Amino acid sequence: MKTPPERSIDPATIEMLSRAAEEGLTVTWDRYEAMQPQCGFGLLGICCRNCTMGPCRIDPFGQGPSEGICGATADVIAARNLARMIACGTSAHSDHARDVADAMLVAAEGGDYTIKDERKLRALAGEWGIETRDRSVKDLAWEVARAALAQFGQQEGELRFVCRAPQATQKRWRQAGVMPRGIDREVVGLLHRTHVGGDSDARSIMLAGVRTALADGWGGSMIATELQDILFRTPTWLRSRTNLGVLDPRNVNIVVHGHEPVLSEMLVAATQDPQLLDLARRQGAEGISLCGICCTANEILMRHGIPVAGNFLQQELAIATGAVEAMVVDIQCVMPSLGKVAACFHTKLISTSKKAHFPGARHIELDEAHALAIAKDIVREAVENFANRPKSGVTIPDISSPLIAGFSAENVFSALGGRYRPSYRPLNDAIISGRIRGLAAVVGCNNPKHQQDAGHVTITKELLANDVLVATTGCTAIADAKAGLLCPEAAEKYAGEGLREICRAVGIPPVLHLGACVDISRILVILSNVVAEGGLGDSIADLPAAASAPEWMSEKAVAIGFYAVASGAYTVLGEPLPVQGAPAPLKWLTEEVEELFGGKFAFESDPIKAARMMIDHIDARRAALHLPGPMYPAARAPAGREEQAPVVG
Ligand code: BF8
Ligand code: SF4
Repeated sequence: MKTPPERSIDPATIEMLSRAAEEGLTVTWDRYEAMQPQCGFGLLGICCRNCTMGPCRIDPFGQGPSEGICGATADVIAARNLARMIACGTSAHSDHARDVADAMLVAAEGGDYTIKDERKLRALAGEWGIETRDRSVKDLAWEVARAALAQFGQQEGELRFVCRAPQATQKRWRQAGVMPRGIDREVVGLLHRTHVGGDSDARSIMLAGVRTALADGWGGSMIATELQDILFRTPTWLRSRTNLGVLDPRNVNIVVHGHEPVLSEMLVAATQDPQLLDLARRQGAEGISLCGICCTANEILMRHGIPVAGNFLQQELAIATGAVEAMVVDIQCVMPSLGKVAACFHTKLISTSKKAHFPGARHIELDEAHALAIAKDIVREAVENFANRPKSGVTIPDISSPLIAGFSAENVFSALGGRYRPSYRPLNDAIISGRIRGLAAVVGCNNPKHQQDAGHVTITKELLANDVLVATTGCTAIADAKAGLLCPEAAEKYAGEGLREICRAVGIPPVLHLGACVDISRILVILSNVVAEGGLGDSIADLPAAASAPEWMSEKAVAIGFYAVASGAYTVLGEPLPVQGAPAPLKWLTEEVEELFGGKFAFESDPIKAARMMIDHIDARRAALHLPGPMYPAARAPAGREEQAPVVG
């Protein structure tokens, strides 16, 4: 069994893992170890159960069957499996977007929600060719929400947001026949292909996967981001804190977890309700603290500065502090184990999504039309539970880190360009001169196969030391924040000379937190804006930029990886896609796809090597653009690298 420091680099997690072990509490890492050895066929992607003639598996050593009962080869099986992952990942992001559009309709009809960012609403309406003159906010919100919903069932044409991509990138998509038509249409078409006796050409299946993934990045995810900004307001820079130490022993603690912020936005309001605060005081608490786990946390951090308790692998540990009155979950990345963990403490697990029920949870379903009343009911449950918190046995690690969050495609240019120069020019000039060597997106999950956070933090530090400006979202953003990388001071400690000069001049952290995983769409927009600003090629593939997901685990991450590569990004994954037993998909994803889209995948579990591969790619793109080398080529060794030797299982 791995020790807590082998399981995580995060001191709060290490402390709580020791406590969980003392109390005999089973958490994710224990179940991961109990699962060993994991199925080799599954790891290689060459088992199939798409029909009941099977299940079938292909012998990777050529000693056993080389085809399934229907004749499907390893290549076809692995490609179909991957396609199904993309279909599910795209569905998750896009169904989230649909719920936001529904909430916007409720806002338009006068429910609890109001439009917080009218400027963005009018801008989007204008972009979509919707008449904005003499229209009330509600009227316009209704039409924009209807137009967004129409993107799901659209049968022909192209999704509206693909116009945001550089012309050259769009041209590649049209030439390859992968321009997404409608979001639901692409998902259904992709699933159809994977039925027994469906598409039996691995490359054709993966191209359909690309089309569906583009319907996520430039469709569902982008709709979620844009409508959430309109409904809940576009983020602005703010300060907050992260890690389990944000739980307050004196207060009623409510932890939100999941992805869809439609209810958590109302919980922010409900926790400030004077009557509920008064009730909390009567229960013996000093107040009510709200914090979050995973991407719901990122959403309310970005817009309200609500602190983040932790990332994916900390969800059980937050409850194990004994200080949580209620964990309120919606959907995605919510472990079915939470009910069991909560049962060991006084914590109430409350599920709220129409689409997700959990064992051991009390279900209080979100109804958008009565969202504030429901949020107040939930907060009341939590407050009344404070009396059940045991007088002893509460262990909150006294560990939290400050952070700056709230970057968006709208404000990133003024952060880098200064208040009076609202353009991407200063950013482009900094890249062209070599002061900033390139751009990187480091995103994704935790995965107990990897020492928690080590991949995220190590890659990020190596990139910073080499003057690469890093954008982050999701659980990586939380990992980086815990490690102190989301503060301007991190530039002094970790950034190379050139990046440090930029961060110092404009007062930004060297790692920009752009939000939840759906907000990777912000990175697509930023990269498109950088291309449009000029001087760095004519497509995203030309940019000195690279992407990485060091500890990814979810199907959403597969969809993201596919749309990143198809948008032109060189994408290094810390965990390989499950195609290692299938030569044709493997070659297509890591080599041939580049010819079509300019991006490709690489798999590398060593974060230092992964960062070096990204930097080499950035340098190659600089050379292709005839740009000078980095202004300060001697990269410094990232501070603390030696203490951070990652353990990859
Ligand atoms: O959507 S990074 S573990 S929380 S899947 Fe899940 Fe992965 Fe975290 Fe956000 Ni994204
Ligand atoms: Fe086996 Fe083919 Fe059925 Fe898959 S679809 S389970 S490979 S027979």
